[in-house]
Amino acid sequence: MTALSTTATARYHEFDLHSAQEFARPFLDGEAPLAEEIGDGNLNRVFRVSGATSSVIVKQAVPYLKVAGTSWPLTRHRARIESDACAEHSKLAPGFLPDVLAFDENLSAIIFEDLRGYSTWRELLIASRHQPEVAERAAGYSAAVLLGTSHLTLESRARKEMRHRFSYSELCLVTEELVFTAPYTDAPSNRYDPEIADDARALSSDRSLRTAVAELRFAFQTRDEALIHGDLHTGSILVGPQDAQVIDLEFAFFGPFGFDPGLLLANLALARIAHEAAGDPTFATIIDGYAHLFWDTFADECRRRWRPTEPWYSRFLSSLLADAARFAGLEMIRRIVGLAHVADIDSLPQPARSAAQRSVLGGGRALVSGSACRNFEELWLRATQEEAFA
Ligand code: SR1
Ligand code: MG
Repeated sequence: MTALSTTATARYHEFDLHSAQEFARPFLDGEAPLAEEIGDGNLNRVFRVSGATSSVIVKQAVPYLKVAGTSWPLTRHRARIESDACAEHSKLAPGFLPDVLAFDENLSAIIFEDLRGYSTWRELLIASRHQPEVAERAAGYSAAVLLGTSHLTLESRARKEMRHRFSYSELCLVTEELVFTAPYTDAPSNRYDPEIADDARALSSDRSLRTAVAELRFAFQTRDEALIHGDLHTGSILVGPQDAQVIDLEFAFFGPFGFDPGLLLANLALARIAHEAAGDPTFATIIDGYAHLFWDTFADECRRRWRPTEPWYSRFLSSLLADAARFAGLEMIRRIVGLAHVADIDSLPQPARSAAQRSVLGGGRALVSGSACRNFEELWLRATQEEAFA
């Protein structure tokens, strides 16, 4: 990776097409690169800049939460976190993340290799398009980075140094607010359909649910077990003809083991419920298979990386599963009543949409405030509310 030189002219400015082109020019051939803005993300501006024979992606952090507008200011520190986390995770899971070609601290901008022709896993799931080995790739990545940045495999001095470098993430505060707080209060950022208003409001009056959520928020804030991705949903996985790649590491921080697998499983459950509600049980069953493959591969990979000097693997996995189930429940709930929804559900026509939303809320609540899940079948059955899939 090249650290672009920062000159007086490279003071921060929000890119337009022209400045994105100029920024990427050293990485492209030909006279006049062409830029197009391709990002529809919640946080950053993303451009594809094409030269004569190749193209790159330019991702720039803006000083506010893009989806909320300038009324929600943010630092641009997340670009540094994303660049550093990509470097660390690429060492542990080589070939699972796009190459970072350059990072400019002043401009809060990263140049990535362009995965042209790839689609997000979420897009493929919505379109009922099966692509083999995505679940296994996601699981392999997750297990590699969780164990690889934990005290379970990383030597103490190196881990402390890494921990120090990732000492503060402002996006953790965004997650604390959007995932762990807003859905359970009458927060102005919440968004939900009028048809499910009673179900949404019921969340804040359920004392035992709120108690469980508060405990999980504390776990998220305090358990620095591994350098996690922090936002591992199906939109953070790009799928191509030959492989799948993990993107969007700006939420990375030292957090609990169960958070990443929980988020991924929650998003598969959202996709599964959407297909069931839309009357497509065949693809719903295919998603059941992905979820099982994800968990089985994840458990196998953790086992393979486990050190024989640590005689407590079964306890580790049981506790990770129980945590993942609860974090999954939170993710499901917030995708229905919080600020950031998912297209799997929002693209459904009525009445399937409300039916799916209620089912997701039911699954989420069962995961968050039910007893600890003891095995994967229990987790998936609760998440998807599918008695038949026991
Ligand atoms: C305001 S940011 C909303 C969501 O988008 C990101 O992908 C995270 O999931 C975040 O919670
Ligand atoms: Mg994202």
